[in-house]
Amino acid sequence: MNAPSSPTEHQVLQRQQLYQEMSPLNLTPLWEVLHALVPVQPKSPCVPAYWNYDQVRPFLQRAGELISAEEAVRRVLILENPALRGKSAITQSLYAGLQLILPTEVAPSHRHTQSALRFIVEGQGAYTAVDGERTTMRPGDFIITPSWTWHDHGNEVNEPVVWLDGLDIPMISFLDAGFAENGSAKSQSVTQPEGSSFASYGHNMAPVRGDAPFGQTSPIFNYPYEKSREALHQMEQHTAIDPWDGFKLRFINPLSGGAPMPTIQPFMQRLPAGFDGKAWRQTDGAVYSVVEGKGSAHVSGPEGMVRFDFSARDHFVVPSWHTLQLQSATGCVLFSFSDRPVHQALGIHREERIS
Ligand code: GTQ
Repeated sequence: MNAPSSPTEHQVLQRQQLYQEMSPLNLTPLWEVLHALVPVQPKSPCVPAYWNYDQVRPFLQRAGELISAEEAVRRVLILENPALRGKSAITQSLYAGLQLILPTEVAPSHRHTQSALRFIVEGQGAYTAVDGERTTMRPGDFIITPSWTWHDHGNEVNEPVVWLDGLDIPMISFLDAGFAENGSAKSQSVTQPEGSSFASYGHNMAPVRGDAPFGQTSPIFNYPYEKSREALHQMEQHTAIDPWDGFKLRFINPLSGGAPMPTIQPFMQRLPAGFDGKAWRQTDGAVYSVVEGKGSAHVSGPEGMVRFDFSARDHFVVPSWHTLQLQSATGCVLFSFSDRPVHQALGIHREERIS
């Protein structure tokens, strides 16, 4: 096919005039924007970014001195993608923040249509409550707050507790589907003994009668690190290592086998000492929280290559279709989450493993 000939100067001027005259009717010519609307491959406006916990922690501490959890409602420092400042987003679809709760504090009860995960980063003994059940937070635990469930957080121990919040806030905002309500009481009353959800759903079995208590969201409230760490250890003993991922597991909703939340898929992976991973990329942008150990991530995209040397409690984000390569000289454990369930629901998830 011959390439179309270039427009004459006269045609260009006439076209400009056409665009100007149709503009008051809110009309725009597709052919001027088509290439950007339907890109050859994803071109995320996000950039890779890294937050060193030792640099972040003093700001959490200062926030703790200047505002109470009650006044703030949620005392959180948002991890904003440097290319999306002001949007409260770490990727186009996901939100992440570090939440601090100090001894005796309560973050009051509310509910919203956004789904949340909590990944415990520092300290232990604070609780979060969902629909009448409390769970105690320990480092490395992955905890779910399902959409539209009442939740409050509290700290009745004598140390500060910090966790990573992962929410689908930008996605729900994009869909204009956000609703929220404040609870009438500061903390909800406890109606279930701690561990009830795990007792019923946490042993590869499920109650014979009764519906999924949280719809599409997993009925397991807290996936304790003790269990996920042991699962990774067992995997390392019994299976061959994956040259891209090391040993990587996805958390599941035991009732469906799918993601624990409709919009977010969390993962836990172990890179053994000496791991030098192969490069890969995927359409779902992912947020990482370093649980144990040290390592490095090489992330490359249109803006070039960056290298993050990470250790425990650091965070980083790998945007959509950016190449990631992980290494660890001494071994490490990484938690991560992405919007993969949405890509999969739409049938557009792509992954490329580069050898
Ligand atoms: O704990 O309910 O980081 O509603 C952002 C919004 C945490 C929460 C966040 C929230 C919460």
